[in-house]
Order: sequence, then structure tokens, then C-alpha cells
Amino acid sequence: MKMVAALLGSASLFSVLVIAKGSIEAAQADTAAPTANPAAPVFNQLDRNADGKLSFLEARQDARLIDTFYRMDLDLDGFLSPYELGRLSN
Ligand SMILES: [Ca+2]
Ligand SMILES: [Ca+2]
Repeated sequence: MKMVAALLGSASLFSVLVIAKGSIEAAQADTAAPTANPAAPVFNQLDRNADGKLSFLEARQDARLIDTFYRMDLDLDGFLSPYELGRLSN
């Protein structure tokens, strides 16, 4: 009986750890991708190295961006920010 209790105890501890880990990941996703930006899912998909900006090599995975990349780069830093990518749908 003690063994069952120990197993249940470790199982619930495990659940708590999994839940806590999920919350941390969700919080990190929130900071990386503002929910107000409709382009955020696309941006995150294209941002292969997850540095928060799209290089031309990353952006060209989306054929629409090959021609428009440099026009969309408003601050001319050679990368697209989520904000700059968000203007694509306009
Ligand atoms: Ca990147
Ligand atoms: Ca830029």
C-alpha cells in the first residue's frame, strides 16, 4: 500500500512539473510573439534560428517575401521584424 502511495505521489509531482514547464513555454512564446500581430504564426515558422528577426535566407521560404523583402525592411537593418512582416497583409 505504501508503494502505491509513493507511485501516486511521484505521478502527481510529475504532472506538476509538466504543467509548470508548459506554463514557462507559454510565457516565453508570449514574449516572442505578440498576440495582436496576425503575422506572428508565420513569422515564428519562418524564423528558423528563433532570434526574433527574419534574414533574407529565412524569409525566402515564403515566395511572397522574395520580391518584397527589402521593401518591407522599413528600418533597413537587413532583417524583417514581426512588425515589418505584419505589414504584408495590408
Ligand atoms: Ca532569424
Ligand atoms: Ca528591419
